[in-house]
Amino acid sequence: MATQVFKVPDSIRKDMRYGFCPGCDHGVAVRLVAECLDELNLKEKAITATSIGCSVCLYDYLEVDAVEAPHGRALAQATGIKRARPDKFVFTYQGDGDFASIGWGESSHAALRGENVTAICINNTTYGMTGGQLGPTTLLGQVTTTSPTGRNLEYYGYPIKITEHIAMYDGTAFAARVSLDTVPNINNAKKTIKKAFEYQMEGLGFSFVEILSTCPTNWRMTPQEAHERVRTQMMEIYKPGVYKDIKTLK
Ligand SMILES: Cc1ncc(C[n+]2csc(CCOP(=O)(O)OP(=O)(O)O)c2C)c(N)n1
Ligand code: SF4
Repeated sequence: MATQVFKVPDSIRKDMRYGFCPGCDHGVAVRLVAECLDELNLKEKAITATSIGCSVCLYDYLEVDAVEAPHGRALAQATGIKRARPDKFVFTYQGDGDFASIGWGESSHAALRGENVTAICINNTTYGMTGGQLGPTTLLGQVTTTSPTGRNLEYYGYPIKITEHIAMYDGTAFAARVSLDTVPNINNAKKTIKKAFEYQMEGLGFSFVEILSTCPTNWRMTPQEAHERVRTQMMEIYKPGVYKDIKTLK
């Protein structure tokens, strides 16, 4: 008898089709989140606060309760939801512009307060949905629609290393950066998301995963070129790894 080794996760809606561009890592990230929800049996108790940007589609793709937060406000909403319903599993799924630019106040203070929620941040070094403008994580020299000659240090300053910042805060229980450029890295990303979810389930405080991601459309690259860019340019500056783990702190 044949054994099923691969299936659409239960937490993914079967009546929707992904609208992400070909080669976009958002699709992989959503699948990993869904697999973790399935494996931890969280589908029925999860509530997600989705952001504005390409990540907003999450509420269409997952079979879980969802609230759409205004741009940057996902962690303010997640805070309210979790405080009102501590029995629920609450997570956000946000772009880097949403999380670290307009939403930086909400994001950093949720971590500082040690809110017992999980935040997933998709870092594609640009504002994807609105046409590829310069964002807080845009690399030095990177050409975007609003920096046609490349990100200039004198004018724009340095890009933000989100995970390093979040890891500094006392309220943060877990902070890690992962990449989706290879199969082993995808497997590691899933383990990391699962760990972040488990920390919330154990009531340990704020848990955070930054996912290095592609935006082939706005980078004007093929999916293969986009993953090569993740490897050779993004991972050089945004080094993957666990930056804080409250369980192993000395
Ligand atoms: C208050 C407000 N300001 C600006 C916008 C326009 N806006 C919509 S999506 C977006 C960029 C999102 O970029 P990012 O968070 O990096 O996510 P991505 O689309 O790359 O996944 C912006 C600026 C908005 N919807 N609301
Ligand atoms: S615009 Fe970029 S981030 Fe948005 S779906 Fe397309 S490739 Fe993905």
